[in-house]
Amino acid sequence: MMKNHAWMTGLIAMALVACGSNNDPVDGGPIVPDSGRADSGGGTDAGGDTDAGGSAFMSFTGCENEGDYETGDTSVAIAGFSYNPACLRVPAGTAVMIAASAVHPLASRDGGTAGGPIPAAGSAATAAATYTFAAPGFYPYRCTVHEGAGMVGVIWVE
Ligand SMILES: [Cu+2]
Repeated sequence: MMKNHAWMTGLIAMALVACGSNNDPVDGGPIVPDSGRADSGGGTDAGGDTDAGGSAFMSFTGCENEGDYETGDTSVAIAGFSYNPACLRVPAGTAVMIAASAVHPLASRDGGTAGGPIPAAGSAATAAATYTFAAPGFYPYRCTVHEGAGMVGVIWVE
């Protein structure tokens, strides 16, 4: 009985991994969060991924590496069920417009730098708005409806 149960669990885990790989970024296309990675991280909401100095990249959205971050943009659009760009790097003091709607409510996500301008889940934005990022750090955000499908992003403020 026990053995059989463990085997079933393994099978389910493998199916989930296979499903997530369908969202791998396409060469030349926008960087989109990999839902497989987002869901399999396990420590995503623990808050331990970013140190107080903000020197660590976020590890749960496909924004793990410096090269994943787009620069020169000041707006984040919604493309399907993804943010574009999902990983955006801006200087401190930059005002960034982030798209949102009733279908895609925007809220901050745990694990980033405290005190950012993106509203908490209790007051999620349902329209596009401009947020000024005064302090350096990593500010992860999510669509409260489609977060599980990988609809997440990060603003890296230097
Ligand atoms: Cu959404």
